[in-house]
Amino acid sequence: MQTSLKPSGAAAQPLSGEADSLEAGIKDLLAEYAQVRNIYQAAIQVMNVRLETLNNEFLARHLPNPIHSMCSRVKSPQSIMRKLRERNIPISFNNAKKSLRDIAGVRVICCYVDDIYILANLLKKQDDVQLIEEKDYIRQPKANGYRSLHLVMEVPVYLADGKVFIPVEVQIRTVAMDFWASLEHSLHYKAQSEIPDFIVDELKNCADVIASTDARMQEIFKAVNLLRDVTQQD
Ligand code: 0O2
Repeated sequence: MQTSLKPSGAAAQPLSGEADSLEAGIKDLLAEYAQVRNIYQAAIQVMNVRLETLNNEFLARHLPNPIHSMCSRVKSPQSIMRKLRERNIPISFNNAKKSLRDIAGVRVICCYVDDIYILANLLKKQDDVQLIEEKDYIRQPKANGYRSLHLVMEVPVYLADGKVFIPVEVQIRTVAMDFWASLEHSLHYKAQSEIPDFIVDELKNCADVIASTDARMQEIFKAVNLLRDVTQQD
């Protein structure tokens, strides 16, 4: 006799009314996320243009440009739900908009540490952009060695109903800090369980080596600029 793992009979199937309302619920949620994504994607575009304009201005003035590369993302629905659940906030896109400041995220990778603060200060000076949160994990690194400057800035977005201010989390760090953060993140993901203390310590040591290399590269950059200026004067 063949056995089946599938539940048999009508009792296991949702009633057609239930199935319809489930489908309608999912459709509503998808439509709501499409709206959220549209607004936050628009905010990312505003921030990207601001950053690219600043970077291009350095290029136009024949100065070393502060931005090495940039990437951005709108937080996925799964990630939004996970964060709300972790904070015991009832899951809805309305609650997400009210309580999460990183639905829109832009990561800016700079060559040198000084570039991070030059860019951050230029952004902060823009009078239609409002800084609502700043976490300086470079001057005060996290205990695990994570380094990055995080700014949450509200940018204006024009919708059919008028102007709204949307928060964008801007993470600014050097190529070296980003190398560490990317690998540390993927190691946690790969481990799928608590990482033992000796590995945590080793990662922290690597972060410290990277920070001191960043500081040395900054000094080399300054020395090369000085040499160039002296040569140009001769
Ligand atoms: P994802 O998928 O990167 O977006 P908040 O974002 O303010 O609601 P939190 O955690 O207090 O919550 O903010 P914080 O400290 O500013 O960190 C936010 C983001 O920074 C994280 O996003 C990571 O991208 C990054 N980050 C923070 N700490 C670490 C770290 O120790 N290692 C690495 N690799 N990245 C870090 P999410 O929400 O965790 O995820």
